[in-house]
Amino acid sequence: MNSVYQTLCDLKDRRGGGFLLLLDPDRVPEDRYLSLAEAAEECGVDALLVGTSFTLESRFSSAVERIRLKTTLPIIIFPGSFAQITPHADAILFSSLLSGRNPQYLIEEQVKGAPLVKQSGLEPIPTGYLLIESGSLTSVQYISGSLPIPRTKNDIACAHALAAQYLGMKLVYLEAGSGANGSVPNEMVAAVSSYINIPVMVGGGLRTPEACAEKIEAGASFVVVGTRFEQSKGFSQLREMAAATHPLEMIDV
Ligand code: 1GP
Repeated sequence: MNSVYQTLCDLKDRRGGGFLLLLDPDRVPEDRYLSLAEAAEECGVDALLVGTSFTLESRFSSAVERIRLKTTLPIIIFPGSFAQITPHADAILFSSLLSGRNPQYLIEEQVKGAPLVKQSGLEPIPTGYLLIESGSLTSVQYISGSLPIPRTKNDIACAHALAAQYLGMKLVYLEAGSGANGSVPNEMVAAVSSYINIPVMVGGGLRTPEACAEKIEAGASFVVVGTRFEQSKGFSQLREMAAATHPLEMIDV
């Protein structure tokens, strides 16, 4: 069986880009995240990310277990801390916050989490996680106590991304932060994507199909959207955003 990582890469090749829906059990009522999980595959979502940067959910594991019952899509943990490791998912973005200089998120959480990942049988996807300035203070900046990379400094973003690649990571995540005012600039996505040869994932502040399409056009392999779907009823926007992320399948829309 293909790994989750390989499945995502194959999907990207086939559809032109991958669309990941982020479910945050801390912030979203249970009926909403479960109905999103149930509708996701039919709407064109390629995989689910589940996690949060600020854990209030004491029963994260059972939330993931309930999501599992609603979908056969890959479920990937997007952890805010080692406490969000559960065997009910398929994989985990085993991330290091490389743009920061806080040892807790560079290596300490990873040391605590690694044995739990092994025990749980989760597939670790080594990910270089880079925070990009978004115009306002985001939860992930505040919680991690780390400075984001300035949004006009493509050279700094590229150097961090290349370091991730040379450290053997399989993915670079350019993160503006959940609910960010401004998403990662297209110019930065283009600069980083052309500078490294591992896939780039972009998230934070993406609210329209056009915004998703622009990131893919700039060279991103995957986009992540969460906040946009936390409140809204219905799924038509979800379908449209997933479709815009799949340029090789536009003909089917
Ligand atoms: C957050 O990148 C993700 O970590 C998604 O961001 O909630 O703004 O879509 P949004």
